Amino acid sequence: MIELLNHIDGAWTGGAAAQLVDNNPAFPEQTVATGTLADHDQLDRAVRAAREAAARWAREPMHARAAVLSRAADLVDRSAEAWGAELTREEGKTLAEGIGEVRRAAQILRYYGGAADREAGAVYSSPRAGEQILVTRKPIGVVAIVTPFNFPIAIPTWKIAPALVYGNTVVFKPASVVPVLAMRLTEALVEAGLPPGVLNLVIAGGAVASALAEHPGVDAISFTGSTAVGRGIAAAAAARGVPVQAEMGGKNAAVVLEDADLDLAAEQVMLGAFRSSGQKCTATSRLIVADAVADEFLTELAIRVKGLEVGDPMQASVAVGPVVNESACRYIKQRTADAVSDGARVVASAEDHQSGSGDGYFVTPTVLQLPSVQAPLWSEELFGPVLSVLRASTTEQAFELANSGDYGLSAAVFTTDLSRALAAVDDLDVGVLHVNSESAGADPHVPFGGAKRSGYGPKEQGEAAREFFTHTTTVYLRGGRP
Ligand code: UN1
Repeated sequence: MIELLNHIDGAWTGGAAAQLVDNNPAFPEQTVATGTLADHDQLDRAVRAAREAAARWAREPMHARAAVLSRAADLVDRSAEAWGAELTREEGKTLAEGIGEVRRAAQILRYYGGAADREAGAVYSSPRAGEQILVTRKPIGVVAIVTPFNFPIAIPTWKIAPALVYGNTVVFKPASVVPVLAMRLTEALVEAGLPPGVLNLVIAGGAVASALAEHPGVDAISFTGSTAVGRGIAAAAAARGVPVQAEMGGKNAAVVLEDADLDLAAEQVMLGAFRSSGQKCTATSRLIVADAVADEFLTELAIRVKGLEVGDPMQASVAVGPVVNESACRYIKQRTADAVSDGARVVASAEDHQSGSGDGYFVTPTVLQLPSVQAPLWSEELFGPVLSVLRASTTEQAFELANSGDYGLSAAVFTTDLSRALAAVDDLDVGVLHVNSESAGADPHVPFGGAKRSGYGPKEQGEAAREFFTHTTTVYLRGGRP
């Protein structure tokens, strides 16, 4: 049994609020970890510690800060198997995905571990003789990082690593359903040599997250999670005049055009829709398929979906584990049943889960043909293994359907026609577009984030992360010579 601890001002400490029991969603009677949530006083202490550590950390050479990340990358990589298994037990994604996610965290740490070797600012010419204009970058200060359950180590890493390397100190509040991997990441960074107060982990409930967004000691907030919570945090940040980035919902479309390689498309749509039980903000939850190939494509897809083994995610043969908790499980099933009674037709589903516990939070992967674009499931994010389908008679109509709704995080388009692929680049209003690959997946060195209501504030990752985690000073630099 794992004991949950916060990390405040360099010390590991129990919480002072309510008891927290971290259960295995595949076997809810199994407890993975227990501890006590942090309270508001502990949050205050964490913010104070981050503030006190800020000036010194900012003055460290960037190469020294980056070296901590590189060392942490090695530690995370070395623990990938063990931590991947813990991730699977607390979150429910398959073991291969759990281990893969831990390795991805190491890769992100390594990328930012190289940040000090990249260009650090800009130089412009001056209209005046004897002068140059420099644009330098400085940390913002104390950054609050609030992360969701679905990537318990990768998302925290892709926020914390740039925050730290660009010289900020951090108060980190992970989703309280997946605290173990948050602890592991913190352990790795501490062991890699992070000074006390630079990274503070506060395992707490939602009220503490709101308090963090409103905290006068916090200089910026980076959030990933639900649209409702993200908008609240963005409003709180705006009210205090501090920068915020909020990565929120998605209702990502895969568009299968009539000239697509149907075999490839069926495989990728299946992976995009059902890996991690559909619990990615980039998961494929809508499918638009060209009329001319719709029957053939859906038959292909149905064969693959039927073959998905649902069950204990620790078993190698299992492709789809449980969803994260009971309320998510109940909600997804209810909304799916509502859609069917409103006229949706089940075109494919996996067998009911074949292995694992009968009490686990399993949702059967399902493909639903919707009666019309007005059906709620066309626009409502379920965050589960349910794919909604509409047909389109032209490419224009397909793109229009893909662009309908408030969200614009990612999309996938399947075509062998270069002109159509280029039209998708122009016409699909999304932050991430995959041509002939699934809608999920993101590399650390390029911008990540959504269009429309999916994201608020600057994008994450790559150069975009520097944009958020630093501010610039424009220096008009003249020597003494007239
Ligand atoms: C991915 O597509 O692999 O919460 C990453 C999420 C996203 C990350 C997706 N912010 O699912």
